[in-house]
Amino acid sequence: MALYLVTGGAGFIGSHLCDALIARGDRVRVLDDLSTDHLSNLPPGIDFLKGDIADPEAAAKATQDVDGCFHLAAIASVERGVNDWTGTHKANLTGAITIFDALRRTGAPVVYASSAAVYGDCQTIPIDETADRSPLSAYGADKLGCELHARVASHVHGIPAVGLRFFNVYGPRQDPKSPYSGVISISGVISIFCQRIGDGAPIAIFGDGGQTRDFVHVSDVVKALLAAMALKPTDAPVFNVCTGQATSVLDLAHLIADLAGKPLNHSFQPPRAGEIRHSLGNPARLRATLHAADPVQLRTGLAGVLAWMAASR
Ligand code: NAD
Ligand code: UD2
Repeated sequence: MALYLVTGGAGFIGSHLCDALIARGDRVRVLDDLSTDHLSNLPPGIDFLKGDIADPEAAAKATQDVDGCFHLAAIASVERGVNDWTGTHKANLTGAITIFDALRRTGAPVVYASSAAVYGDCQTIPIDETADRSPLSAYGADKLGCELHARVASHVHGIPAVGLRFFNVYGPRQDPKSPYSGVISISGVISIFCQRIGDGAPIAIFGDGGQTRDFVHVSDVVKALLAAMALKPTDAPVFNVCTGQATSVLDLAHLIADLAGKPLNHSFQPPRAGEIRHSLGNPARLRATLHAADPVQLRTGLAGVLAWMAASR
């Protein structure tokens, strides 16, 4: 039975990964500061450590005796990086380096979360992993920093490292709370739209709604994470985790309204700062090496999110 550390394990993606690791019989330790307040996401049987990934003592304790580390903890928000540049940097880059540094004592491999945000507003779509990386946000810049430091971890310190550039991940448990709800809340557009449209409430579309995203279901992300851990490479590779399907924000809103059987009540608001126009990944490298199966179709995945929200109301 292997022991895996999942940083950010109480979060949206991390909790689904913990479920999958427990289900296949592995032991799981989670390091999370609970800044997004989701301890209830965790399945029973986890060794839970409350702490900050940027704290070397917490990182040393959490990495002790592990066979591998999934590093997912971060302040996963482009907007938060705009408003709290240095605070998000501490979690998103200093935190990652602190975890990599702690892993030097163990030699255990790391699979870490990068993001499509490293590409910035890429002119060639679909984007493959060799495209220019020109982040437009502090969040994307810190994720690019993680990739550079993962190369150092691999080449200088011999830590096998794989980076996964998640595109827009969605699924059950993604928090639809507003940023004004008290705790830090990281919401993706799908969770916000599903909740508000399901409640019959109006939605805001930032910009003209013609911006496109590659929405990938969390179950496909978990498959990629598990496969990446098995690689143990020496050259710190990175992979897009995406579907290769583009959906505009406006089409997404209509699709959700249609699936929910509700009228669409929307207004157009000014575009967000640091907004990317088109984000579409090329999944060829992912399919060739990590996860060949067809991804969950957006319609099917959205129906699952709506059903989960209805059950949690
Ligand atoms: P999430 O906010 O649900 O989970 C992140 C977890 O990290 C939370 O439980 C939070 O409490 C914890 N955390 C934050 N700062 C911490 C710190 N300093 N110390 C310890 N724990 C801390 O986010 P998610 O959507 O599950 O994202 C997981 C990872 O995937 C992140 O690295 C994120 O940047 C990346 N990512 C997510 C998406 C997406 O669409 N959700 C896309 C690209 C990349
Ligand atoms: C970025 C990253 C993604 C991930 C995520 C973490 C890119 C392309 N993607 O996602 O990989 O790291 O950050 O948070 O960099 N929108 C509305 N109305 C709303 C909410 C959102 O119109 O109420 C729009 C928003 O302007 C954007 C799209 O929906 O165009 C998706 O927004 P998001 O916050 O879900 O994610 P995004 O693309 O910033």
